[in-house]
Amino acid sequence: MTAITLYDFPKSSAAYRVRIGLGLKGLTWRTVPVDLASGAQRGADHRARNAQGLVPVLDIDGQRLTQSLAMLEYLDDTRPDPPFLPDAPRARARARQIAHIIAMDIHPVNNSGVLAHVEALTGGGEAARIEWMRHFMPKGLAGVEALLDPGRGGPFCVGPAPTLADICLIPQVYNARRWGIDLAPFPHIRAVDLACADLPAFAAAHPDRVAPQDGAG
Ligand SMILES: N[C@@H](CCC(=O)N[C@@H](CS)C(=O)NCC(=O)O)C(=O)O
Repeated sequence: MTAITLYDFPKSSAAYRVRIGLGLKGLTWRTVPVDLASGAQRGADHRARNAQGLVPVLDIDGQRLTQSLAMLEYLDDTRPDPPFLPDAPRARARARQIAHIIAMDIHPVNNSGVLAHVEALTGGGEAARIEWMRHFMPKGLAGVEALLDPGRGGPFCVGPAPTLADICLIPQVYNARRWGIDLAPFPHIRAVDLACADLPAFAAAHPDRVAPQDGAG
């Protein structure tokens, strides 16, 4: 198999998901930084990789992938151990529900490009960004909290092993902290966050471990 390359920005929560996923599968990869803080994602080099001008981008097995959930599903399809989804259909559905709240409901409205546009439209500066984030993020996190059944049989989102749900949740929790979201109303999310922090793949993927950089994610 050829080398794996991740076009990455440490604080990008979508890229953070993929770093966790690669680590959980025990893979090694080369990182090519794309500096979102200076707008490198909009440059010709990166647009040639991803016409959307977004990170992450993953080169793997002789192909180029965009979209973090597609990357995670590809990893799971091609390298099934350990699995990113549990066997039982109900638990699989629950893991997907949580992942989708984050990746499809919370993240798209909290993306750095969206924030920049909110700021430009409102002229509200950093205060408008903060207000926007604090409006949308807790609503989504409340949806996740409600799905973290205390009887789920383990410290992770759907039981004894991390799944796609945890892979999506932990970067979102990181992002929530960055924006000063009060996590006190979400005790189950905080417990999952603690459990994941003990796992090497999650710890190694943390933005502070990857490289310090400015910019939204
Ligand atoms: N749905 C995409 C979202 C990718 C995305 O929005 N990436 C953000 C960082 S988390 C980005 O590159 N933002 C730069 C910009 O909007 O200019 C995925 O899951 O990969």
